[in-house]
Amino acid sequence: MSFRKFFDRRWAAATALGVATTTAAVLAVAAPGTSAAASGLGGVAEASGRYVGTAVDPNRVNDGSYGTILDTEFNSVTAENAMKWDALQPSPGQYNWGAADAVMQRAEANGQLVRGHTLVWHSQTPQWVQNLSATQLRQAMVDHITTVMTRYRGRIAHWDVVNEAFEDNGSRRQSFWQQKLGDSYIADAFRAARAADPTAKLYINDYSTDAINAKSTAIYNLVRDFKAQGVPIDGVGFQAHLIINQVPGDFRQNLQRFADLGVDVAITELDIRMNTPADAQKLATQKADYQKSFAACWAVTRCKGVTIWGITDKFSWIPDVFPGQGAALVWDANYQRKPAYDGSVAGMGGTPTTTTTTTTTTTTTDTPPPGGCTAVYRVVNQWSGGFQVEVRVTAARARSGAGR
Ligand code: 9MR
Repeated sequence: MSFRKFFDRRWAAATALGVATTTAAVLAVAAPGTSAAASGLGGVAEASGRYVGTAVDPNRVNDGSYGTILDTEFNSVTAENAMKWDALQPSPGQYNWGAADAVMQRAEANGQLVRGHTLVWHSQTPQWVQNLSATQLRQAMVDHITTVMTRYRGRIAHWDVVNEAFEDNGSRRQSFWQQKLGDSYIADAFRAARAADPTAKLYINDYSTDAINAKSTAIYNLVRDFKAQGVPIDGVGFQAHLIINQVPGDFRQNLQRFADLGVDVAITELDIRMNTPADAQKLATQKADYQKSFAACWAVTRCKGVTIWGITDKFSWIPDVFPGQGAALVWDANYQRKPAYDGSVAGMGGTPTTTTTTTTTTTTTDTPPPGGCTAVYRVVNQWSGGFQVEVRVTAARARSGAGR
């Protein structure tokens, strides 16, 4: 979200409350090379027409600084779980839109791009779907894609249509989708998605595909074949659930070979884990690794952006799945920025944590009322080496006859 939007929303809120605000000066963090109107990681990305996103859990938005960081640091969001099949359609034809709508509405209020995640996946898909016959399953897949994408038509920029359909050796994952429907289900899903929302960019998404290897090559071949056959596909998502010191050296080259097929690419679920607890040396390595990952994307014209898979180390899937590992994100468990923040900015070609002052002035046509003014400020974001405050200067109300 641009800082301008951030400011405008607060301005609108103040006005709605009847506050006679005439001048507001705001101190914000902006990296050189970006417009003064942008803030946070998303602001840096905006300078090159890209995004930095996060995975959001709508149940966490009131925890500590979660909501503020979500609203001010990112210009894209992905629902971490709220748009998966088990969340949206837990029983046949019964849709629960609450959490997904909440993610959508907050993102729209912030002017953030939304990535939809995900329509067809072997995981987090209810048992009732898995129990269907082949004919019923194909129909259920098309119905689900159509219903979900129609609801959000024109509002979700990218959809992960099919997620994690391949094994590491490059063969098709033997999921219930594959076993019941055979190879054709992926193309069918993409065709249904295109029909449901022709404005959305349609992605295939997977993990351990960041390097050139058997799995990424299998997806490369699929995209090449889809292009040749006229099956609609627009992008490839590289999840990038990485480990410190193991960012693939050929990450950029791999992204580029996909782009050369004529599709967009994106890093869709970046996190870089370590053995916990973290220490200064591991955090420095992680910073360099975030820089490398962002730089790999920024070096490829068709790489649209990077989504970090969460905000804070307080809430991450990693310790549950990899006991003894974690600390993979950019804010620590106390919502303090980690060195990875500056690494991310540097990978985008910005200069980290430089503080600049932006002043926005609104002039009223009325004669300023007598009686001076008051100023209040509030720290809205803070980290080691910088902070962001909102300052509101309020003119005294005019005396009899002048003020309305
Ligand atoms: O972060 C998600 C976590 O909260 C869920 O419990 C988990 C269930 O499978 O899914 C996590 O997100 C995954 C994403 O949807 C697909 N790629 C791997 C992610 C991490 O497991």
